[in-house]
Amino acid sequence: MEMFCYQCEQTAFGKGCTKGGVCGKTPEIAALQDLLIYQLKGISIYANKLIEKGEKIDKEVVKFVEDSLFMTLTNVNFNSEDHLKALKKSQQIKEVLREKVNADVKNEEALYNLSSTKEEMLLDAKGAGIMYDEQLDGDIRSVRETLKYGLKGIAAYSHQARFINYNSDEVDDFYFKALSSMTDDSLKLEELIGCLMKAGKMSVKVMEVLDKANNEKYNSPTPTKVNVNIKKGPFIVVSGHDFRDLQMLLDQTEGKGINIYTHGEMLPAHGYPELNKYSHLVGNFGSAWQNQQKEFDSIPGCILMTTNCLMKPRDSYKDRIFTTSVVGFDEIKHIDKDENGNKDFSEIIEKALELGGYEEDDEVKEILVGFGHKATLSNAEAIINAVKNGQVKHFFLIGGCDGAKPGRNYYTEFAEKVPKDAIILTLACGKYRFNKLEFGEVAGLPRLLDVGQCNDAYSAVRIALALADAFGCGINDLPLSLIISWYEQKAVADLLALLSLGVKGIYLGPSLPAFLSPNVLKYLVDNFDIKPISTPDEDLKEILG
Ligand code: SF4
Ligand code: SF3
Repeated sequence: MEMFCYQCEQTAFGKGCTKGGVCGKTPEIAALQDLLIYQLKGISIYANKLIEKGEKIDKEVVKFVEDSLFMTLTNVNFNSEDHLKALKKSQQIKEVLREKVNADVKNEEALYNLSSTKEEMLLDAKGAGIMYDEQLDGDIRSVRETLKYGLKGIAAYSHQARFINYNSDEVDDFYFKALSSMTDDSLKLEELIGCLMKAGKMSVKVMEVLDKANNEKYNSPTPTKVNVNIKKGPFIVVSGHDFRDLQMLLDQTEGKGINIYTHGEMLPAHGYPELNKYSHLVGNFGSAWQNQQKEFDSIPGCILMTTNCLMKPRDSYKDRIFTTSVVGFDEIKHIDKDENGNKDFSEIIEKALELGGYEEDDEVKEILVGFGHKATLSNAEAIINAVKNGQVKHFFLIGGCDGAKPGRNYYTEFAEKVPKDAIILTLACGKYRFNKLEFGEVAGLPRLLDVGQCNDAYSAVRIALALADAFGCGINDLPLSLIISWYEQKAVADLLALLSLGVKGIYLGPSLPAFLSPNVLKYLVDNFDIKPISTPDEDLKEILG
């Protein structure tokens, strides 16, 4: 069975995965995801009609759409049962909304009724895929797909905020508007691009809500040293982005002699006082997500995957890796929440104790995290003075998603070559390319400031806006360059957010998205001066002159 997916940076031959996903997604899962997205569009056509009439959409429907979008994001869910369950639910929701709308709706996404068997669904999915409509204008397809991927990223962030009881009603409504606009053949390219910019605004909004949620719930991050080497004793490694999962696990492991390590995008948790207060949160384990199969191999402890990025677990740790939330993989144990969102982690705790953990401590090696907007801007005066007296000449934001391609060494090399009188801000998992290197200090400030997770792009924007304000200039006039790496769809949401704020001249790599048609790419280059990365030397020369 064939498939087509080009939503992430590692897509086959830079064009599209057709035989199977480079990520491990099978054609069957790809087909079920296509059909699920098709159903979400159908649901949204009805929901949008209700919104236009001034009606509110039940938050359970919003949550379903959000979870389903998130489920189809790269490296999140590879479990067919989970997809079938979601598909069945989608039909129930669609039927309820259809009855409520009670009007003549002609879109096939709305009219379609889910088949009853998996085999039939897989056949139906052929009419739901990205390339199904061969006659569709390539630029329209490109913008629709970019919008879809931005929306998946927004859903991931909103899901994270909603789990700690924060949300934006505007973002919630936007799911339906955006998904139904993808089915509207009357929309011209300019109107769809307008929708894309609106998605950027919604991305800023959702990151703002998540920032507020994390800052209020766990207190604002402060600079904190984190040990990146292992300690003696039983342990659980927590990966992903959801702090609430981490905190629940910290509570349930308290006094049990289990060490908890963060992994991947969970690293910034150490900066939050309400998480760092647990003495058994001992450090950060391993490196970026794409090294997990090697780093988790025969590990004498457990792993909890809260969000992306999950890779196919090897047999050597299949029995000790657990998923939760929307993450899933066939035959991997899943920990569900109860109606209040609480989770019982006793199984993973018992397994970690049984495995026994490491026998000895490694030598301590520390890195510094916790430079969210509050912590960084508490040094605003020192930073501004250092710029004014010439000690700091430039700022680089080197961040984004990591991945397996060798071309991503660019980001390590770039960080190493940044002149000593420049400050590097970083965020998301791309930082593992250089966050264990020594960057020293400039004007009494660390040269490498870890702003946090990918959603903390909002923090970076706050920092940039505050500096622009202090210097009485616009964000594009600052001595600031953005060197962004992308991999999955949260990076698309982040990029749209930056564009909607008018940020220009972003260096983007390691390659450009396959879903951007030449004309759409030209639009982005003409309007936002997006530049594909070349070599660190050439790009640094261009930036610094
Ligand atoms: Fe291929 Fe990426 Fe899609 Fe996986 S998510 S199938 S690697 S394009
Ligand atoms: Fe990383 Fe997957 Fe994108 Fe949150 S964890 S940034 S790649």
